[in-house]
Amino acid sequence: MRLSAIIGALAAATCFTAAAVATPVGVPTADTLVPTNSVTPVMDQIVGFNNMLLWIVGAICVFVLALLVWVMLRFRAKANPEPSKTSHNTMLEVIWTGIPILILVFIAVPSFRILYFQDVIPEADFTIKTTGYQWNWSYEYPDHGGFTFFANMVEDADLAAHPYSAERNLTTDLPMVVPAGATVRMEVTAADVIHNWAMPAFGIKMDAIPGRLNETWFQTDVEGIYYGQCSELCGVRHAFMPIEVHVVPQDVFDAWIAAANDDVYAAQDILVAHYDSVRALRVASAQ
Ligand SMILES: [Cu+2]
Repeated sequence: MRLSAIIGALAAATCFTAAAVATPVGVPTADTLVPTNSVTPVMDQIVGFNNMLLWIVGAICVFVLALLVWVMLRFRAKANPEPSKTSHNTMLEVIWTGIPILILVFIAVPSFRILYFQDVIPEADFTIKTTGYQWNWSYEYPDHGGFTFFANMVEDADLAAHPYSAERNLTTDLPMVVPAGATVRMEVTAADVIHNWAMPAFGIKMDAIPGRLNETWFQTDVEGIYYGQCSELCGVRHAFMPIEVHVVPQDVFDAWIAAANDDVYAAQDILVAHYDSVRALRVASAQ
């Protein structure tokens, strides 16, 4: 089996079990070749592109190393007491200019394809608008009653008491919630300085700029809790304005929306109940 296939299978297996128990799947992990678990078509393409580049870069490194070794042995002073006076070889120069150009064109084609795939928003089911502040994110649901709330990082002292998530410097008091399967259009902006709404598992890293409305999109079928961070140096608490997104079943999302329109803090109970039931299911299936 090819290495990338093994890595892909491992990643898929991790994704599946993680989603099945509704534990975080979007947490950075150590010792992997791929950047993160991928759960959207965009990130799938980015990971595939990354893997393809690894093979190309690897082949170039091996080729250059082999050339160096060959030159060191073939043209060493001991074997060549009379140095060659050779200079310029038109064919060779055309080749070592032409082949790198062809390699770059070969890389550029899928690269631009991914850029446009990210850039062109497909028919979206609904829109969420996020605004970056020093130092938290606000989320607005204009297609679901227009309620808005702020997501603040949960401090270390309060982590243990948080009902479903305890990822240091990543857990927020209120999460952004979306239903599995929906195509979501994200509007991204900022109110004070430049921030960046980054969600690695979704393949999103979008600048949040005051006075400008950027947009991006994602679509995922994999339920779970995903984490990201502000990725633009925005001030002293830049590292402490994380992003937490919950992908839940449609009925849980509908219940959360109904509750959040009244009181977004009370809507947390919907999520807690959902994760309790998932945990109970897991325990029952383990017995
Ligand atoms: Cu920021």
